[in-house]
Order: sequence, then structure tokens, then C-alpha cells
Amino acid sequence: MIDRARLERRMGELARIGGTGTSVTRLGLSSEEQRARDLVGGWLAARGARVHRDPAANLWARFEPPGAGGQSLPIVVGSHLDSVPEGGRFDGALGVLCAVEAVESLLDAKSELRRPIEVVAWADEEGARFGVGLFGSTAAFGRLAANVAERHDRAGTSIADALRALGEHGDPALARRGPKEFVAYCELHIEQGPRLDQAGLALGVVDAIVGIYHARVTVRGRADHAGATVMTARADALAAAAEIVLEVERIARSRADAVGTVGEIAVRPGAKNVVPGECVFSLDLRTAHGLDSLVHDTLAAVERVTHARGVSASIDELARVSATTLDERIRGVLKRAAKSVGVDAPELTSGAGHDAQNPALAGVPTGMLFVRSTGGSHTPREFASIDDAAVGAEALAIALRELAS
Ligand code: HGY
Ligand code: MN
Ligand code: MN
Repeated sequence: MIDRARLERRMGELARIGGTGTSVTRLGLSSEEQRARDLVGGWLAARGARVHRDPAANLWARFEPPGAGGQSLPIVVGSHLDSVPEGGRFDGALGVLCAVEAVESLLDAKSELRRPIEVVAWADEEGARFGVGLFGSTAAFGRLAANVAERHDRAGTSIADALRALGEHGDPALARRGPKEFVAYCELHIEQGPRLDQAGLALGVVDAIVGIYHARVTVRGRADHAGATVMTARADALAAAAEIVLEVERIARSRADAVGTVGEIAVRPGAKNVVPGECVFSLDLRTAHGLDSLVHDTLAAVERVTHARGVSASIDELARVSATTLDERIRGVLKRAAKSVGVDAPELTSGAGHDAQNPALAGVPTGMLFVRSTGGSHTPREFASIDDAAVGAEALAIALRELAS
């Protein structure tokens, strides 16, 4: 049913936006992300969708099938178009491409659909620029923290500024839609881990998504002369941060299904002959069970280390998304769809966060389909074959046809 050549052609077209070689940099709310929305929106409009961008820069494309018979609540399908810096070509993008291909193939086949279908491309899922992950879908489901639009990137541009530069008026909270507006949400995404590849399977169905905590930690010590300040007279912010980083690793390692990462770090004033006065670093904690206790133990370690070293720390919480079990019925639909394309899809828990957490937490019946990927993720090594992408798009089309009939 799906048009494999069309899917492959579009994968190449999209990868060229913000792309260099096999890597892609399309940061959230950037002009590259907007060019990607324009490309995808053009494809959808050409097939008769009503396309618009909402105040949080999410792209929506609504198809009213003739057979909808007044059923106004849609099935929503999509993913995100932004990437991490020097990321891969498939994270998020494959989900949007397969959503477009699945809907177009249903239109090509003149499938009998009794519900509208909305394709969505969520804005700034990675949070790589402003630190707020799942930004667009969080806005759409009314879960944004207050004053989030004042958060700014390293250049001092705020989320509100970036939205205004795109032609929006800068308040992402206006993007809110009620969860009762949707019958179901489906997202296809690369697995980003090794399990499907190790099992020799093209598809998996997600049973749950881990809980995620994001924060920015600022350690304040005292800048001093690197030569004239004896070791016992220092309040070295970077040395304290380094000990905290190792504590993050130790605590996460001590728990069966937890991970802890410090991916960003900055030092001030940042000169070789100055004892670091301040250090700011990111905190990414995840676990399928007991997020609050993982966070508590980690923040207690921050307190312990800073107290022992005579420095101080402040924690700026950016996101706390609880572990999310996905909808049994939608999981069943996706497993049957995978079966009908020849794959006995296992159920997998996602260690990566996804926009799907927001509709699911808002009470929208939500499911995710994983496509085998290799080479890890958030790296140019990330890879998914057109064969697996085509199988995924086919299964997604079958699932949408069942949900929309
Ligand atoms: O970080 C994540 O898990 C996702 O890729 N944003
Ligand atoms: Mn990602
Ligand atoms: Mn993603």
C-alpha cells in the first residue's frame, strides 16, 4: 500500500535541511526546523489537508475524509522534526515521514475512513536549545510550567523571542488543545537502542516510556588565583561539580533500571589560571520506576558534596515527566498491524522520552511503534533502513485505517 520510493525520496529531502553528511542539526524553534515544517506542510497541503502552525510552532494537518460522517474527533499521528546538535537523520523525522506516507497511502487506496486524521509535527521535542524538552507537545496539552517562554538559549534569545521571530506572538500556552479533542494518538519512532536489532526484528510496540527529570544545576564557589591560592583555601566550583557528576553516575548505576547523565557543563570565568567560581551543568535522570526517589537521592548527593566543599548549589527544575504506560487497546492495534506486515512485534519499554508521553498523561489513548535502528542515537551513526521504514509505514497505515474506520 505505501509508496516506498516516495518515502525514500522524502527521507533524503528532509535530511538535507540542517544536514551535513549523515548528521543533522535542526534545533527547536530554529529556521531549519521551520524549513522542515514548510517542506512537510507542503506535502500535506498538496493532498488536501488543512495545514496550520499553532502558537507553540507545532505543525498540524487535518484530513477530513468524505466518509467521516460528521465524526469530528480525529486520530492524531506524528512525531517531531527537530534534532539535537549533530544528531541523526531519523530521530523524530522518521516518525513524521512515516505518518505522512501512511496517510497518503490510505488516500491513494481510497480507504474508507470514518474519522478525520490529523498529522502533527511537534516543535522542539529535544529541548536542545532552551532546555525544555517535549516543548511543543507539552504546550499542546497544557502542561507547560509558568514563565517557560522566558527561558533563553546561550545567545540570550528567549522562547518568546524565537516564537515571535517565526511570526507567532510568543505565548506557547495558547497552543493548548483539550485532550478530549482527540480519539487516539500514534507515534512511530526509531528504537534508538539495540534490542530490535539483536532480536532480528523490524518493529516493536512500546508498552511504557520511562519517567524523566531534567534540571540545570548551578554550583557557586569562589574564583581565585590558580597560583596564589593554596589548595586548602579554595572553593572550587568545578571540582565540586566533578564530584557530583560521579555521584550521579554512582547512584544511577546502583539502581536496576535508572540512568543518569550530565551532558552539558559550563565553567565561569573559564580561564586556565583562575580557580572556577561557578559551574552550571545539566541533569538528566530517568527510570521506569521510582523517579521521585532517584531525584531525591541525587539532589541529596548535590547537597552533601557542596556542603562538604564549602560551596553552594541551586537547582532549576526544567521538566519532571512521570513514567507513562501506553494504552492497551492501541498497543493491540499496533501489534495486529505489525503482525499483518509479517512482524511478531515484541513490547519494549522506551528509555528515550517521546512527545507521546504528553497525550498519554493527558488521558488520550496513545500508542507507539518502534522501528529497528542501529548505531545508537543522537549521533550521526544513527541509522534505519528504508526496508524497515517501509514496513513501519505500512503497519502504521494499517493501524490508522483500523482506528479511523
Ligand atoms: O532525550 C530523549 O529521550 C529524547 O530523544 N528527546
Ligand atoms: Mn531524541
Ligand atoms: Mn525523538
